[in-house]
Amino acid sequence: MVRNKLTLLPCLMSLILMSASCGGKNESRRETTTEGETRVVAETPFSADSAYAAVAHQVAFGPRVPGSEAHKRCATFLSAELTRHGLDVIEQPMTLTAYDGTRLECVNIIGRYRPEASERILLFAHWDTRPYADAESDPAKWRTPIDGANDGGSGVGVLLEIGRLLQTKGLREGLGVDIIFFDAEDYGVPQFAEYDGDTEKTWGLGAQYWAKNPHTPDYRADLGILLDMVGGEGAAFYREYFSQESAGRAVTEVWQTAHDLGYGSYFHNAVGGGLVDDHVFVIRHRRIPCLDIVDYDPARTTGFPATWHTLDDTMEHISRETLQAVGSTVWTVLTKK
Ligand code: AHN
Ligand code: ZN
Repeated sequence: MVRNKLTLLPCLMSLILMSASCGGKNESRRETTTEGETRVVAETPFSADSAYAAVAHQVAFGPRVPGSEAHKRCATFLSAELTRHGLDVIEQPMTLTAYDGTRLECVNIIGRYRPEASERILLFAHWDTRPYADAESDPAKWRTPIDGANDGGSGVGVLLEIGRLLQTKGLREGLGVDIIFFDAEDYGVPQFAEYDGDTEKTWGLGAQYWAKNPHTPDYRADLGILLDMVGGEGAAFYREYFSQESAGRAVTEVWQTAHDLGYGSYFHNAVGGGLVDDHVFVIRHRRIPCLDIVDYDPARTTGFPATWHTLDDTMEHISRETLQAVGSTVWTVLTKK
């Protein structure tokens, strides 16, 4: 009797932990946070190490500014990775015009999982990086391109890992996915420039092009999920305003899933400010309901993380835990569809 009780106790404990973190559906594990605390999170097949390596690989090319050699080489890498994961890859080359008239040779990179399926989820991120560190206080740094480990690199890193899972784990029959890496998101008018036009239109150039010229005529998806700055240490994800308006129910589903997995400390269940990001153009021109998982806290001075558009947006500030929180959440949402 006594022995029975003793062996039962640890089992009961882990059962309680499991149901607390994820309703008992998944295996759970203890994760030690960078602050040295422990948190119980659900086990999913998403590998933060793989995502992290994919971010590091992009950063190693150097800043991926449209027109640069690093940009070209990174495009080749991204296409090859999606192909390696068994996706059907389409490159959409385009010449875009920046706010200052600069012609940009760009490419959107699309990886299709089950292209024939009519039920589809669109997952997207921008892969270019900002030519300007215009959020630096020192004007001498404003024209230096940034590494974009978080801003650019992180969303792509998470989606490359999701691409690997599509091949190795798959999704239920009849459900297709498109992964799109949009170019020229971050060539928007810098803070130091004088500009008369509509600043909104200077951001998300690759997404704007695609939304008006999709890779298949009349392309549609049931839902779009944008990942933007999803790898920063201490990230905070709020229910972004336009996402809320366009795909409120899906936002609830994603935030609830994150909470159930044990990532409620990243996904705040409160509405955040509206952000002109790639999803706005996909919503507006393709009428696809979209949500943006973006490190954006309306309570901070810029709204964005401290490294945003600075020379500190480097690998040093990339957190595997944050990548895990977002990757596990998005993967779990897909498996529930
Ligand atoms: C604005 O700053 C208006 N939109 C930019 C969204 C963004 C930039 N995401 C990453 N970099
Ligand atoms: Zn940016």
